[in-house]
Amino acid sequence: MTNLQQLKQWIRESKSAVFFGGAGVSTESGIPDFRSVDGLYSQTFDYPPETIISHSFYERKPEYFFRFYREKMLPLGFAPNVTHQVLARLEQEGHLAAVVTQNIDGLHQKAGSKAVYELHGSVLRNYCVKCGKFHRAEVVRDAKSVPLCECGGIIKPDVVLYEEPLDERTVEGAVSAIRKADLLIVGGTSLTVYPAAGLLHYYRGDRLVLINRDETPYDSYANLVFHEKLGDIFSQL
Ligand code: CNA
Repeated sequence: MTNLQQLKQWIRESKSAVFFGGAGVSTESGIPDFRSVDGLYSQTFDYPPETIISHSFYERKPEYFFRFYREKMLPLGFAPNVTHQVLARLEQEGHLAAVVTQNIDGLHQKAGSKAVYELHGSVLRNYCVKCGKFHRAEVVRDAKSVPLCECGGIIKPDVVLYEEPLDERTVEGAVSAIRKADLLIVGGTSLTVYPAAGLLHYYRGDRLVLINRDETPYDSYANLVFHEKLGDIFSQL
């Protein structure tokens, strides 16, 4: 049996699979990831990207933070690709229990997935830090400098910055789904950003599948490994 046939069989047999993904899920929609050769971390900025998208930098230099955020991190106007679409279909068919994602682009929901745990938040949710009012992402995109609410407070994207904790309820939901999973498919993530990557340790089964173009530190733990593009695999599922 080929690896692909094995994966298809495991999906057919599964009733509570979980997909755990990262930026590589959306590169085929046209959104660059962080750590590929053509990713954000290969470009040169005045400060390292990890510094710019940290909470202390956001506090210290909000103008610079928002300029970078608008230009490099606000993926508006992109469409889901075949991987998002097939994952939504597998949920509908009763095979997939949840998607756990490190992405902030909202494309899984746009494709129709319902159970989505967004570990790092979403650019589609933005709140005034003073009065709590919700603002659409376009307000942040169209602001000339730091986006401000009518009340004068800063509008902060609901995106988890470095130095900020993950949302507890989201982590609990993700951990619970992974614990109960009879199949865990991990894809499009370098598995180097913690605590997100550590959630894999909650999986107890023996059907761990890794689909990633580059090698990851978890390759040797997986029961099946594909070093291929997600779209090439998911278009066959
Ligand atoms: P990463 O560290 O950039 O790793 C991405 C991985 O995906 C790499 O190992 C690539 O080899 C792999 N990859 C890229 N394209 C494909 C493809 N088509 N098929 C298979 N594999 C592919 O990204 P992580 O998600 O691991 O890092 C976590 C960060 C990145 C999170 O905090 C995200 O919020 C953040 N991020 C999100 C987005 C988004 O929302 N679309 C975009 C860029 C970065």
